[in-house]
Amino acid sequence: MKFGAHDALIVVDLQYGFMPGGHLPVPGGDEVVPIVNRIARQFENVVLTQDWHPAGHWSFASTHPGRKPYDIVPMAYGDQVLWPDHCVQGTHDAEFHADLDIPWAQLIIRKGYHIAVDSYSAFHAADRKTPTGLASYLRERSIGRVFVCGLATDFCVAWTALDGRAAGFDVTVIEDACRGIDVAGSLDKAWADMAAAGVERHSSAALGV
Ligand code: VGL
Ligand code: ZN
Repeated sequence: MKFGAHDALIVVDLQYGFMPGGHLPVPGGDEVVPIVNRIARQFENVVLTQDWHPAGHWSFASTHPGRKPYDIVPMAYGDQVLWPDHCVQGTHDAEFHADLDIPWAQLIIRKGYHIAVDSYSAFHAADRKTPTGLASYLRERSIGRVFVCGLATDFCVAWTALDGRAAGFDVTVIEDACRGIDVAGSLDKAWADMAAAGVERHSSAALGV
């Protein structure tokens, strides 16, 4: 497949926090860095996302006395998985992996900076209302197809893909360039939700990248 001016690659959260040794490690998370570097070379338009929480963020289990990571609690906007403290603004955990090598990336979307609302998706906070501005940015640049890769498949990648579809973009997840967390069946559910929404799922080999 050829990629051009109307295509964008969205690289989700390739930060130390999601790598082995990070505060919210995704198994095999570091394996996708060289794969994403290779794929990105085919895209002139690349957007990076960066999970970017203030200390004391409400998605952190440590903020809720008596709770532990991976508990699920109701919040005003729906059920929230509680996480270990991760990707706190300005910390090493929040930095991009040093081997990520896409200097021509054009935009970095930071998300999760509202203290009381999580934001898995690059398009909207978890309240499904507060936009990041990404949909308008892509539309203004006449981008119609987005390709999503990164971490984690079942949270930030899936929510980004689903919101991208809801915003009217053609969306493909490049599956070998993602890794999942899998909390309480979240990985199977994410793939099922994405399929039902019309998100395409391909390997980089099938896309010829
Ligand atoms: C993510 C959980 C919490 C992700 C971010 O990048 O998938 N998951 N914050
Ligand atoms: Zn987070």
